[in-house]
Amino acid sequence: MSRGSRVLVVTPTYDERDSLPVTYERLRKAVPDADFLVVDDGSPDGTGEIADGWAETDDAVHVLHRSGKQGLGTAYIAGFRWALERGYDVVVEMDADGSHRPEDLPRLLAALEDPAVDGVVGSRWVPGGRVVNWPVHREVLSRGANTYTRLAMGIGVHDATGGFRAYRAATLKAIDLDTVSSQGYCFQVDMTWRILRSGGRIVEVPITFVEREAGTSKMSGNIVGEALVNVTRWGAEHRLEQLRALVGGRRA
Ligand SMILES: Nc1nc2c(ncn2[C@@H]2O[C@H](COP(=O)(O)OP(=O)(O)O)[C@@H](O)[C@H]2O)c(=O)[nH]1
Ligand SMILES: [Mg+2]
Repeated sequence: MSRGSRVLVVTPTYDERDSLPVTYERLRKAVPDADFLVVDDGSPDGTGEIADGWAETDDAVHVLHRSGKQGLGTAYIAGFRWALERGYDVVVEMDADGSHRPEDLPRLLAALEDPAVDGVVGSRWVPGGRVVNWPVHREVLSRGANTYTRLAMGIGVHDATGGFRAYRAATLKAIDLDTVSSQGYCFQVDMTWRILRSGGRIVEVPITFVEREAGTSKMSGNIVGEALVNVTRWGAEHRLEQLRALVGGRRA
């Protein structure tokens, strides 16, 4: 990311009325030049309308309203399209609940200043990364899922399920966003996989992930199941491709 780059922070929301205002204030302070897009799925608690109120007085704030809860993955895809249509240079993914500290964002953006880097993942599972107040079962699940993902898919990223990220617009343009259908954590793995497969370079920057203090998690068994099935499938497909190349190479 060079000086003068236009940065859009995309935050999907569903029932985050108690968390989003704090995140908004912190973000505007931490990265005053970045714009903020809230992608709200008709939150029954009025989160979308709260963001509309800010947009009236703050030109940096934009709100995309979608009808009903349609999942994190499609919310991000909608946000990415919105950003690309408007010529942003850098697109950030960030949760609304304070788990992704806006104060860590300048370090993610600094890592994108290296022209060889296509995407930056804020990582809990590299040296210097931490989680705060996370229940043990969530930590075990995340560490286990990431170890499994790394081994099954043969990738070097340690926090492929992490959702605090910065991408170059060009990186997103190189991906066929129409074909990304993953919803939960799997969406993050899916994006990682597509970038790496297209020859892109991802770097990890350590972050401190703080468990939400308000509102409730939208994680579900379905989301975990989706990730497990897809990661296993992608990994198996990849291994099969490697095997075919090896066998083909020997025959040639
Ligand atoms: N627009 C939209 N946002 C969602 C949806 N599901 C989760 N989110 C948002 O995605 C972010 C991460 O979700 P969260 O419940 O905190 O997941 P957790 O951190 O894994 O427990 C939060 O900002 C949520 O409000 C959805 O279906 N639609
Ligand atoms: Mg959360």
